[in-house]
Amino acid sequence: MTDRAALDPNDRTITTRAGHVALVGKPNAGKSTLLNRLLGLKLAITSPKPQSTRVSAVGIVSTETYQMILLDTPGLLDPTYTLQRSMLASAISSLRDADVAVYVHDATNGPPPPLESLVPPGTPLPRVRLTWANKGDLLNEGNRANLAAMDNVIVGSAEHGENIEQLLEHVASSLPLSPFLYPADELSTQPVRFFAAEAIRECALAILHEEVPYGIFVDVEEFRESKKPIYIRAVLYVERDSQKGIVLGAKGRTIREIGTASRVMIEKLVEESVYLDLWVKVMPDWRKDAIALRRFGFNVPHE
Ligand SMILES: Nc1nc2c(ncn2[C@@H]2O[C@H](COP(=O)(O)OP(=O)(O)O)[C@@H](O)[C@H]2O)c(=O)[nH]1
Ligand SMILES: [Mg+2]
Repeated sequence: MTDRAALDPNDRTITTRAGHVALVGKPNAGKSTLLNRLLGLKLAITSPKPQSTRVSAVGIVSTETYQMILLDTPGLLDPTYTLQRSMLASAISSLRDADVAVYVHDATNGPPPPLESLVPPGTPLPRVRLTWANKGDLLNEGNRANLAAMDNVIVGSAEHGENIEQLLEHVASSLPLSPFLYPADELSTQPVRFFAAEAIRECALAILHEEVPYGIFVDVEEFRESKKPIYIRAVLYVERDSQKGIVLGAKGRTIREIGTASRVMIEKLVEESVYLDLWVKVMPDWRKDAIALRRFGFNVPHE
């Protein structure tokens, strides 16, 4: 990353703006849908089931004049187990590093509570904050007008693309003057195997019911781009034996369904054919196990 402290603010040769933008808010507000919409690409996992985003995903939007590094964060909630503590820490660390916070609020739940009330006391927040009142497509005229009249609030719809240009312009003009921090054609700072794992998890979330989806971790063990079709071997970890049976389904029907749906999604992402080799394994209670979580790459804060 460029060391921006070393840049001279009076340097008039810099005409571009660049910086980090954190999309934060409660679970299910529409942060991941908004990231995908801003990117014009399906990158982040979205789901009607809350708490689908576990670590901050990064997407990059570059135009001629600005570059936004967008961080899609896990929903802000009171953590009750170790994975949730890691999720909250990830959201807070994204906030700390951001130049601009876009506070995504599900406007069908009424006016937005202050962002400060959703984070632990003392959490550093970016100077520039903007509220995106999402799901505007579901609002009546009166509620919409009340929200739109509030300071620094834009009413729109991530799902339908309403007011997205206005949001982009507003955020772009708030970014610091800076050279681009990444090459202009880079879409993300995360490797494609991260998004492959996320795609598999999204399909599992969509296809499985009740408690099982929350206990799934997807580990991409092998991702061989040199092979045609691209070879991907991934393991779906569940927390209990009984869940393994559910994920496999009768005669392996469920895992095949998850495999087909996720293969199609990954092929769209990599624009090539993919051979997806999916396995199911049990890692007892991994969401509460700091050692397992670290092995899976989560940053687990010390108590
Ligand atoms: N009607 C409507 N639904 C939306 C909108 N944005 C997101 N959603 C839905 O809200 C749910 C949660 O979205 P997601 O992006 O996963 O939320 P996140 O937890 O904040 O990342 C999904 O079912 C989305 O389809 C919107 O603008 N309008
Ligand atoms: Mg999300």
